[in-house]
Amino acid sequence: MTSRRTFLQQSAAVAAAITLIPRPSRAMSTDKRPLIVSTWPFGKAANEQAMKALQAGGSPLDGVEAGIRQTEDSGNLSVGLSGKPNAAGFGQLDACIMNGPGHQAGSVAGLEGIRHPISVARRVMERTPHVMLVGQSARDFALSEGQESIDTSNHPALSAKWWAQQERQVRPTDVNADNHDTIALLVLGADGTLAGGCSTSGLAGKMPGRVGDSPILGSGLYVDNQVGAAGATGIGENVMRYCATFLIVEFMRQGATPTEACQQVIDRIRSLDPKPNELGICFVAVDKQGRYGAAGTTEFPYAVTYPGYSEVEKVAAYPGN
Ligand code: SD4
Repeated sequence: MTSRRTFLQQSAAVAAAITLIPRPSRAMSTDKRPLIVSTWPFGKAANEQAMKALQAGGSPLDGVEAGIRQTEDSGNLSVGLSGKPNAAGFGQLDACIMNGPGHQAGSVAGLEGIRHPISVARRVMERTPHVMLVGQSARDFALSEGQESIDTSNHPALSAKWWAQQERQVRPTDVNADNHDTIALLVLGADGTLAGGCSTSGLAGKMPGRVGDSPILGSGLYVDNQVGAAGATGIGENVMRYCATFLIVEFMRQGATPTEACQQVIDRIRSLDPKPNELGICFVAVDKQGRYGAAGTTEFPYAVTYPGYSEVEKVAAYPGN
């Protein structure tokens, strides 16, 4: 039988242990819910569209889809059908979506001629037993779901002629506003649930059939409803070889802030990569407590929206040089 003395000793030990368990305090929370964070300055319009969807009663997932659809329709030169073509002169689109509750995900890659890849990714998640569909089969599925098909053969930016007319052949390894601008958009809902999405036409001038990081879970996007979410933009090859957004979320799980986690992943990649000064990668992250952050190997503007605030913020190239 447990003596009174042993019981008291055990109770004291339990009480001491409880006070040592780190708990998210109110002070750590920034109370910025719902919070929407996305890549690049054009993310601001996407964030605001996402906020409208939330204010209309939509879920974080609805916010993600609405926001990214806005970018896919915006004439952006690296998202949706207005994106610059691959080396053969036509567009192949990649997208994925993740919903924190239930850890659900859907993804499409190499999708041609469909207006809203993010919505196709959502339908893969919600209406098939699978996570990822590619190429013509992804297109067939999109059409069977009533997704809008657009003939882009006359689009000025989607022709071999346009490509040939470029003064300078854009090299897929260049990182600048001319050749890529993926949207990764993260939502922390007022109820504390998370969702995220990513959509891109990929690197301009990529090989036909090339798939980047954007539709790959854990690379272009990762959401863990217990911890946080992260999204990537930049040279996909340098993101997907490191499962970068998965790692960002894991660093947040270990206690890093979103900014620290993004920086730690850049540190990790730089320490492993044979070309640590040519990475061209940028990340955004949010955590469950409503904190957000970013880091990029180049200066990186990103968009942040929460009630009463919608701005483009910027981080300097990390690490500074
Ligand atoms: C890709 N990560 O296909 C995408 C391109 C991108 O900013 O993010 N551009 O590699």
